[in-house]
Amino acid sequence: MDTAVPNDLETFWMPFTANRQFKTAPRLLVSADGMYYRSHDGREILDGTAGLWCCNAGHNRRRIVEAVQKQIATLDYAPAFQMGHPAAFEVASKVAQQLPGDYSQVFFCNSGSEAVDTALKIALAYHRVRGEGARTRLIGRERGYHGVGFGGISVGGIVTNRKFFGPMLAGVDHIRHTHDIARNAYSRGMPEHGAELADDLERLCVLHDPSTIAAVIVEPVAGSTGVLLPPKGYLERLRAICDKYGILLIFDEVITGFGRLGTGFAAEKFGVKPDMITMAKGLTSGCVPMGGVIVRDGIYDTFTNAAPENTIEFFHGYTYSAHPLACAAALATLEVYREDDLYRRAAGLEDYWADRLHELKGTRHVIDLRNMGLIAGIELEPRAGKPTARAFEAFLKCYEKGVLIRTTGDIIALSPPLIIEKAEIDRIFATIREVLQTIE
Ligand code: PXG
Ligand code: PLP
Repeated sequence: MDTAVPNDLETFWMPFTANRQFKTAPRLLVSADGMYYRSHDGREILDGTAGLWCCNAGHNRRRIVEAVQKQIATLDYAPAFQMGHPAAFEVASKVAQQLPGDYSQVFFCNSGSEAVDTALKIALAYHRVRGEGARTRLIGRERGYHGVGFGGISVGGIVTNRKFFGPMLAGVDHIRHTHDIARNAYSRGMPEHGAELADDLERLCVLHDPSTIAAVIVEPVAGSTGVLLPPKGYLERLRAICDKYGILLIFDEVITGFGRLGTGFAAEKFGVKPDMITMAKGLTSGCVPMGGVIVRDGIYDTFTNAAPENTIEFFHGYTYSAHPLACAAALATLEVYREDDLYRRAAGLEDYWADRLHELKGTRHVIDLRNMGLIAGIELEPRAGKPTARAFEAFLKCYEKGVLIRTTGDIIALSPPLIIEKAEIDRIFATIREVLQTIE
């Protein structure tokens, strides 16, 4: 059944959207279930992106819906400062249990951007509390995406942010990114070449003196800048350099958390232990905004041991930190992940997913294919003089054919809900192939 398009499309300034294009031909989603959205023009749309990399349990899961309904009818809101409610503590424990030991506290916020700002602030304050207040520098990576707060865009490595939003945080520097099609094209899983790029951190340690560096933040697998995979040995090397100089290592797992790579977190998949992990998205399967930072043993104690009694140990928090609805959603989501064994399910589908993806080799416009867990990147040759145009057209055409994909620059990024069936995987790649063959 068709649903009317609102008369006024102009007043809502849409985020990260080509507003003018959208408003000439709106794409409205009106309901969702499992692997599918329903569009305002009455079509079923196969969700190849889990919304925006977040609906890992699939859409409108009964158990999660009912938990949130029950929560709002019981406790709508509870102050987050100097007060608490039971579910907040339960979510923290359950999240910490998702990791193999060593992680003992969780700080909550409402999004990945806030999680990143929180982690950066914990890093700075941690060193200060330990008497190493000179460690004020933050190191990110070229092509890193860490959300849209000033902290996140500062450590992020996105040129458009640097162009539009001024000098941002002072004292930030960046290591090189690891994307190297010349050496690593068509990698299945981790690329062979590039572990030595981690040594770029040594360069910055020489340049700035390591005693001025508080933390390094990277995405273990970069999602939104085009599915950039860590070369074999790279993350281990970053960890070793951070250890050598007393620098905190932060993994931004906003995308890689909660089963996306076939494990709870990428830290487990790669066997590398960061000092902090940022999360959001899959924590509630996208249904209520929630984010957080998981910290390694010792960080919280450093704060609590240093502060005088009855005083606030860490001067930070959000009105909606550990919001009751978010906590209810998170608890139910974690139950669904466990009961449906969704992380293992994702791991079990990884080979099938990779096989279907790599069958696209040789398809018109395709210059690279890469994958890990239930993530795939399809890099297209940009149209001469019109970067992003080809991928955007592919996105529009796929949507017409009932498949939701996501594009970033000229890269198609796929990240379906972890409940996807093989036939649906086939359909996503068949649709993309067909579309690439028809567009210029
Ligand atoms: N860190 C990482 C690694 C992310 O991927 C954020 C932080 C920010 O999270 P919030 O919740 O503030 O958006 C992200 C978010 C895309 C896409 O299509 C990616 C994100 C968000 C929206 C779209 O690539 N990543
Ligand atoms: N701006 C004003 C004027 C506020 O009073 C507050 C919170 O009390 C904020 C911003 C921060 O809002 P939030 O805690 O939702 O991030």
